[in-house]
Amino acid sequence: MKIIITGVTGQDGANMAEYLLDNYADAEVVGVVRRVSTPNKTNMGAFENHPRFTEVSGDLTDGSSIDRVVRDYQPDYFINFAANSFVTSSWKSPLHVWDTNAMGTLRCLESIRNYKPDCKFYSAGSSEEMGDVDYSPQDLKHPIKPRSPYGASKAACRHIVKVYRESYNLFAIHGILFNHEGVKRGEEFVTRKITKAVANIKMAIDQGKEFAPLQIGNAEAKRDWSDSEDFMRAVWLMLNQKEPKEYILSSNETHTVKEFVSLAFQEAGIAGLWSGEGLEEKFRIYQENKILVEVNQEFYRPAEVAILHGDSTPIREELGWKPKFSFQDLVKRMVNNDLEIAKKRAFSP
Ligand code: F7E
Repeated sequence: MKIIITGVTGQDGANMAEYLLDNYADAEVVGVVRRVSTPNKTNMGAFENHPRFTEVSGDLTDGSSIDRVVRDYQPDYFINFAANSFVTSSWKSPLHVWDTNAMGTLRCLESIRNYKPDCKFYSAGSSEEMGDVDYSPQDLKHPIKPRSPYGASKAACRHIVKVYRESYNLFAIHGILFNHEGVKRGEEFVTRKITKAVANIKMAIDQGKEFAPLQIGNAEAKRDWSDSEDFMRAVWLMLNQKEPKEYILSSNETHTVKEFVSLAFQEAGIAGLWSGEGLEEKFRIYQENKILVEVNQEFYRPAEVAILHGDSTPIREELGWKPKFSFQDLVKRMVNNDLEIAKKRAFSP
């Protein structure tokens, strides 16, 4: 069973590689890594040297490299987790985002169609495709109304995957993933940004040191957050159905960024209180005037998705998927992981 995973240095790619290598003795994972001068392979630590893992060089913006990988390895599965996935940066480099996400997906489909048409293909869809939502919770019937170049690029993937599935009879699916996080999450995303800051502030308080408040953008935004590890099991279930059916993956709960902040500090043993409104909103240590978090215009987006709240009932009922981690578990795992990292750093010589 040969599985190509693009984006294997990222959160989802690494979690998927780990899941497959740990649970399937016949899984041979080929991880596609983009050549950059200083590659960040931190997330690959657990499997980089695994005997059933092979690292190959490839880039979604270079179709010839994807052709080569598919031709040479003849995969049974191709899981495309490579993407420019940070929504904010999609306004700063929209062409690069479009080329990587939308054109990149088309390049993968072309390579599969030409060199291994019986390979099952997974495209990582996003709740950002829903954009300024019409109703909650969102299901697969929800209209596509993206609010960012990133969301539009993922919507394009959804269309082209459907076209290739229907035109060439490929097993190609575009699952819609709501927000999913974890200890491998990049530090630019709000969850990791918060848990890392909480850990650093906790260390500073414990050592009697001063600290700078965490600066965030729209604290009222609502997101449906899950654990990436739970989603990888679901992606694999989706890929192993008889027919190529698409599903939504979500926790079916929605929480504000403010709730994430409060819970993360609480997990680190710091009780806080929100006060003020809009840009004046602040999170202070309870009964003290010490500011932990401030709202800063710099982190607002040109257009925001106010609320995401998914309905993943169909995959739960039809494929028996059930997440292991709750929202509270997710926050706890992320905070504790960042506290460990902060402690190691503080006590290393
Ligand atoms: O923002 C708000 C921000 O950057 C979440 C990606 O995996 O999920 C992710 O996209 C919310 C937004 O994730 C800050 O405005 C407030 O409302 O963590 P995020 P995202 O944009 O939801 C979807 C499903 C994907 O597909 C994407 O690839 O938090 N927010 N203050 C902030 N966000 C950031 N990053 N930083 C802040 O300081």
